[in-house]
Amino acid sequence: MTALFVVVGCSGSSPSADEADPYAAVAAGETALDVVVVIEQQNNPTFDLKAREINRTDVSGDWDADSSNNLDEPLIIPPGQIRFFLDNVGTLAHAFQVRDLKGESIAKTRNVGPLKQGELIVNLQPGEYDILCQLSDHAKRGSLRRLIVDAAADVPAL
Ligand SMILES: [Cu+2]
Repeated sequence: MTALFVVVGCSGSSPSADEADPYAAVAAGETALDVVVVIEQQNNPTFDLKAREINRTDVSGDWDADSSNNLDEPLIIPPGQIRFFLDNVGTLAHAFQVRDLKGESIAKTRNVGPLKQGELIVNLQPGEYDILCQLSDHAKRGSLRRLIVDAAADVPAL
């Protein structure tokens, strides 16, 4: 019998400290970051998925408490090498995925446990995407948001 343990983290480097730095430099030889988005994932009181910070700027006030309209309240960021830093403040494991609007996965993480952090680094070209938690029915319950990648996005430089 084989036991399989899922490690917190995801593609490429994953934070090792309890309080990882969303703005930590990428390893030598890796593509430099253009955008850092700190994503807060929760399941209480709702399964919301929202950005808390973009390039060191607090955007937590940009979102309402209603997670059922997240497709109408897109996250808008410029294209390039994007780090989605995941902060799971909930009581359940969550994960994170970027999909095109046909539902095809572009990149995704493994599970990030409650009160743990993870990241997904992905290079995104201009277009429309969805970001979501792909675990169980979490996206249906609110962990889904439209992502618009647009060179004209009003985001401070990293
Ligand atoms: Cu989830």
